[in-house]
Amino acid sequence: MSRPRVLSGVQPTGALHLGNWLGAIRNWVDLQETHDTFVCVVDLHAITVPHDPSRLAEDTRSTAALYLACGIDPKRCSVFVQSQVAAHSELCWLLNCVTPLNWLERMIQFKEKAVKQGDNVSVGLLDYPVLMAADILLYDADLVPVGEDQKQHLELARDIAQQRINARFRGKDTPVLKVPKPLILKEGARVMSLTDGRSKMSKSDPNEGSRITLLDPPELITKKIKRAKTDPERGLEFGNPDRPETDNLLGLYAILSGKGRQQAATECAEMGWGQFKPLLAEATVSALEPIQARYRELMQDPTELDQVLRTGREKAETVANDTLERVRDALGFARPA
Ligand code: AQP
Repeated sequence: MSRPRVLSGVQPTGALHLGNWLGAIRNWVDLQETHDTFVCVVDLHAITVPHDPSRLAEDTRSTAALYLACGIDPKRCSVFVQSQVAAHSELCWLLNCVTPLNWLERMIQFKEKAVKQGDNVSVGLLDYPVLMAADILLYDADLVPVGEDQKQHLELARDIAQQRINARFRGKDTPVLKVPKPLILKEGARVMSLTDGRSKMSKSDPNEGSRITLLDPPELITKKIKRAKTDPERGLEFGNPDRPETDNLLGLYAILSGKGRQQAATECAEMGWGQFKPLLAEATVSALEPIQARYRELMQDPTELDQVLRTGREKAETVANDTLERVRDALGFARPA
């Protein structure tokens, strides 16, 4: 029996951080063992907010290199760049024409990001979830790993596939599109900002001290952890709603030290911050060291990354073009002569 297919991606909107690794990429590395995995760098999504054209290509390659450095194995997983598979943009247009505007206007992420953009909100930002639906549906994905923040977008992709395509149009092999299911991720994957335990660690936070990027050198990691927000209490614990920073830092220590939550909680139950922070810094530096070493190797010699992205694109194109043709046929387009 064929393995269930999974599709996921990260935007090249800046340096990847611990949240992107622990909340997303680490799970893909596990999934590639048991699933047919496609992972892409979603550069078309990255331009839905103002972006710097002089950085886009470099950030795209750097993101792909980090996937590999974190353990994505191109022999088992197709790695590609979204904008290099033209079917993403084309299916997005076809889906746009059947998606009601008010479905998009009620998306929480749109409302949150739109506030930050003021008068400058692009149509692309509103359309972000339809492009995401195209990404998923093109690959006949069975499962999509989603965190809390992306659940609503996956629901939209399911509604578009089911109600707006499959219910209205007949394919040769009905239904036209596969309706994907969410893959709920394991606990402890949400990493919070170092400067505010109630907001998530994010690439676009203007305060660089709020996140540890996967490429931060050891001294910078130590400095950021030293400055991380804490509280006046002694002893670390999980699950106290009045101590979100403690919960986050202890959670990071549990994962990065490899000790797990129970052992970490016991070890740090009586600890002061002066003792804990160097421990967390050391665990973080050690966990990132092999990733950074592999990343440097990949960036020094571009041949390997080029080859991985070429092979990934070819495999992605084969699957995506097939789905696109099914949708074009179902919608009644003339076939090229
Ligand atoms: N703090 C986080 N904790 C756990 N998972 C996270 N992810 C992001 N931040 C955290 C997961 O990373 C994947 C890809 O994210 P993305 O780049 O597509 O967009 P995002 O979720 O909006 O990530 P950022 O860092 O906050 O980027 P910006 O600032 O550019 O919007 C997703 O699977 C996400 O859950």
